[in-house]
Amino acid sequence: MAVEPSAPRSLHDRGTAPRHRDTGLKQQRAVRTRGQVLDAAAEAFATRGFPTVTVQDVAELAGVTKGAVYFHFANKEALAQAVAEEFYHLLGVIGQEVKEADLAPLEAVAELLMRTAVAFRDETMVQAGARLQIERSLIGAELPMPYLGYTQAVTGWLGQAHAAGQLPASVDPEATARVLVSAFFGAQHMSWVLNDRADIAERVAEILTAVVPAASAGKA
Ligand code: LUB
Repeated sequence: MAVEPSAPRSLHDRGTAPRHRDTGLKQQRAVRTRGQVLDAAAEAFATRGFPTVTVQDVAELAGVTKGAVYFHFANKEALAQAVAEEFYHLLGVIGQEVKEADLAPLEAVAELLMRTAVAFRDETMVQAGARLQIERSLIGAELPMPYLGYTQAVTGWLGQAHAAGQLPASVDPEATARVLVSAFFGAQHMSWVLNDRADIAERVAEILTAVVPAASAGKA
């Protein structure tokens, strides 16, 4: 009964090694089930939105019982929170990869936004997280604060470029970062509504060309 361990933070955090083989297999199964439920919740929230999805819908999509969903998540709000946290975890991985690529600062900004565009196009977890953020006032639970992480990361790189003379002196790095994040947000939403996200990479490339022409936007 009470053998299933507490669920790990995310799909990528699989917890500590088990002491007994039996416990290990149960833990592996629990982690797998939690991942299936989280993926199903992402699918449901991305396609139907928070208000109309039920825990029963998520259980059916995951191919598990409602009880199995409730073992890992207290309610629909907890599912939404976990999906939103996984969304920011995935965005954080993109940011970390761009940082580690050691690009010139304007190239890093372009790479960050282009990679993020591709994730919005291809990853259901990302699409779900973005939709939940739009619906945040309808969700009776705290979601992570949106937009600020990207604004801060982009401000950092634009500040470096500005200090190195790679941007006109009149450019305000923080204001330009807000413009880029706002434009990205608008473009991903428009691309979703108008084209089911098929053109999101092109739309984000044209934002980069317009706002930071000194970056090699969309060349990647
Ligand atoms: C990103 C969204 C959508 C910004 O919170 C966030 O950072 C974001 C939330 O809906 O886009 C990506 C520049």
